[in-house]
Amino acid sequence: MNTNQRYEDAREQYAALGVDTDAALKTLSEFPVSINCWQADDVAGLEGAGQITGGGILATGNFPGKARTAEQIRQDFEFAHRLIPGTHRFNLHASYLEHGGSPVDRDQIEPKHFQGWIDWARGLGIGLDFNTTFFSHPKANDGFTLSSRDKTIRDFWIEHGRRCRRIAAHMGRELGTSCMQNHWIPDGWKDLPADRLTHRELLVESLDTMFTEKIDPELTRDAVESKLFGIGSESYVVGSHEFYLAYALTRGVVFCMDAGHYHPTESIAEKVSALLPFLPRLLLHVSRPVRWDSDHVVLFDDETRAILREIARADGWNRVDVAVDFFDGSINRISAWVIGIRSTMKAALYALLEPRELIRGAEDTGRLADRLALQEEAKTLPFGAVWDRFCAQEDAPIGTAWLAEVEKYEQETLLKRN
Ligand code: RNT
Ligand code: ZN
Repeated sequence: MNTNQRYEDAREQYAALGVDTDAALKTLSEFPVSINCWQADDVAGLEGAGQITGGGILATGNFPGKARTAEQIRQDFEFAHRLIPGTHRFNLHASYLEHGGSPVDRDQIEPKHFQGWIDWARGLGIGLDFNTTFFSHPKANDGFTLSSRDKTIRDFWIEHGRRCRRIAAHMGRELGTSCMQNHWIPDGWKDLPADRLTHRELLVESLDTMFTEKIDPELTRDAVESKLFGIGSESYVVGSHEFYLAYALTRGVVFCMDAGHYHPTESIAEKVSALLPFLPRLLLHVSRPVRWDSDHVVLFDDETRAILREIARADGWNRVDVAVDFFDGSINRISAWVIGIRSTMKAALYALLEPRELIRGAEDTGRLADRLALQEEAKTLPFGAVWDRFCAQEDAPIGTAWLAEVEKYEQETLLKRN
């Protein structure tokens, strides 16, 4: 049976349970994932360091052919993007500036250092998102940035944040789509602190100063990302869940939850509906925690499905922004991108195809066994046929067809680098 026949068959089966597969495919085609630039090069950035330092995160692996220049990152992304159905966004970090050979410190960066990215994004017809970079820098070496007890350190990073906000606004203006700017800082202690409060008070003060300039949300929005612990900050992280949630609620910024930043059995999926009544907007870093690492390649697994299901059930596609945050240098980095984003898209489609009305109807009428049965039934519906249809419709490879393309790219491009 070809893709069309399989789809027609699946459409009937879903329709019997009240699901409109055509409508689901349309919603999916308008759902952008913000794709992290840092999967291209193990979070190394373009400042010349060649690798990530500090920050409580760790990139491992030495698969050959890592991108080392902006051109190579762009080349790799363009290639990966063709293998991923849908139109997505590109998520840059401040450390990916193009300084043209004369290094520029983080408190000196300007929109012009990102013009190359902006022009490229315009050519591809995609939007850009942005991130302040508070790691891989001598002034972050003792583990504290915006919450440092040293005022000169804080001021340096506040200036970085201010400049990044202007850069993000510039990106939003140039590309005609609001740039989501995420702020994550690594600040914390490896071992038991004597004073948890002072750093948090300092962080509030620094953030308030950084956010003084009011910027049109149609150009850029600010998000703050929480974390439970990092590598080397196991005992205390200043920007915890409660800290940033309270900050976002009182300051009107976006709250960002990373799937890998909670206790091992704690799910961010459940938190979506708890926060939507209070926050106009949420940013999610879809990721996959494995033991102490929070950033393995995203899979079509229970947790990713649960996260996307909560967005679908809340019909929150315009209020919940989805970015992926993973980095793996031990496998082909382009395959890592493709697997991670295809999996996220699959989870979104799976969520859109849930027989929601029927399941809700069962709940409303107190038929609770039916509610359970329908949720179980949904799991064996011909999801794959609808997914393949989506890939075909979006001119992306179906099934495993993309593997051979990556292998060719690996031989012809990646292995020839260096
Ligand atoms: C770190 C945070 C953060 C980073 C990126 C590179 O734990 O998740 O989002 O992964 O900024
Ligand atoms: Zn993250």
